[in-house]
Amino acid sequence: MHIDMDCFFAQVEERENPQFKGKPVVVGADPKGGKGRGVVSTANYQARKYGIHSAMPISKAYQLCPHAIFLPVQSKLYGEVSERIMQIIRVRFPVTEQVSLDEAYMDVTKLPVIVESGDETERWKEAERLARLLRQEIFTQERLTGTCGVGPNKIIAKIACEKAKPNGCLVVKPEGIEQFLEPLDIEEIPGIGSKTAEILKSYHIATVQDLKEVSKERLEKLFGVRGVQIYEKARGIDEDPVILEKEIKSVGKEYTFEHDTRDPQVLIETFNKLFGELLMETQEYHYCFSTIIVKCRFSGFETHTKSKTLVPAFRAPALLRREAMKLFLRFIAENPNPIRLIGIRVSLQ
Ligand code: TTP
Ligand code: MG
Repeated sequence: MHIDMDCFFAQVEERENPQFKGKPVVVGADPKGGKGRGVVSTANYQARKYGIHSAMPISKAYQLCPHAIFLPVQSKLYGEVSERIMQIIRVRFPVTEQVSLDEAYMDVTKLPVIVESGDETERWKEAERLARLLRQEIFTQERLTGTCGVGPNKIIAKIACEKAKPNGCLVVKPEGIEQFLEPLDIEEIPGIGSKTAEILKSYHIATVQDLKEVSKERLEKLFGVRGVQIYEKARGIDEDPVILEKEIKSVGKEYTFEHDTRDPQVLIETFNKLFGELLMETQEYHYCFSTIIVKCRFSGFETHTKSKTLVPAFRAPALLRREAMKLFLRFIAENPNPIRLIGIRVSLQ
C-alpha cells in the first residue's frame, strides 16, 4: 500500500487559513510581483488548473496566475504535521517505509487481518478497507486528505496512488496490471524521467504499450542496467521490499540569489549561511552524516549536483563543512557561468 498526502504544503496552509478555501494557493519562494527568482514548492489543485506545478520558477507561476495566494515555505510546521501523520500510519502498519515528508509504503501482507482472510479476493477487499480506514483516520485527526494506492508491489501501488489523486483510493490487483499500465504515458512510470522519456519518444515510444514492444536487449543497449529495470517496470514487475527505515533520511537547504552571481564574497557568505542552517536542523536528530550533496544551478536553469559519501559515517560538523566546501569550490572552478542557486544536502544515518 502506498499513501501520499494531496498537495501537502498547500493543504496544510489551507487548513491553517480557512479563508483560502477555494482559492489557488502556491507555496514557495516570494514571487516579488513577477520578479522573484526561486521556485514553487507546491500548489493546490485550484492553482494547478493554471498550469502551476512543483519546481516551476515562481516568476512563471506568477505569470500564470497573479491573483493566486503566494505563501512562504514553513518547514517546521509541515515537519510537525508529517510526524503526526506518520505516527498514525505506523500504529496501524508496523512495516512502514517513509519515503518523504508526505509519502510512505506499507507492507500489509503480514497483518493478521490479511493473513486470516479467507481467500485472495477477501485479502484484497480487506486491504482496500484498511486503506479507507487509514485515510479516514488521518482526516479525522488532522483534517487533511491523502490518497492511497494498493497493489501487488510498490510500483503498482505508487502509480495507482498517483492515478487516484486527489483524495482517492485505487486498488490494482495482479490480474488488472496489464490493462492498468498499458495506456499510461511512459513518464507516468516512476524512474522514467523527462530525459529518458525524450530519448524513448524520439523512437516513437510514448505509452507503456509501445514500451512493451521493445526488447530487453535493446533497452539495455540504450540505458544499461536501468534499461532492464525499465523493461520490468513496463510489466509491473518490482521485487523491492518495503523496509523499515529511520524517519529522517536527509536534510537540505537551498538558496536562489536575487541576481545570478560570481561574486566570491556573496557565494561564500551564502554557502556559510546555508551550512549553518543545515547544521542547526541536523542537531535535532542524533544521527551521523554520510553522503554530502551540493547543488548548483547556473544561469539558464542548468542544474548540476556533486556528491561525496564518507565511510564510515561521521558526526564532526567541521568535516562536513570541509567536504561540502570542496564540492562547492569544484563547481566554481569547473563552470565559469554565473550561479543562480546553491543547495547543500546531507544524508543522515
Ligand atoms: P509531493 O507529494 O510530490 O507533492 P504534493 O503533496 O504537493 O502534491 P500531490 O497531491 O501531487 O502529492 O511532495 C510533497 C511536498 O514536498 C510538497 O507539498 C512540497 C514539497 N516539494 C517541494 O518542496 N519541491 C518539489 O519539487 C516537490 C515535488 C515537492
Ligand atoms: Mg503529496
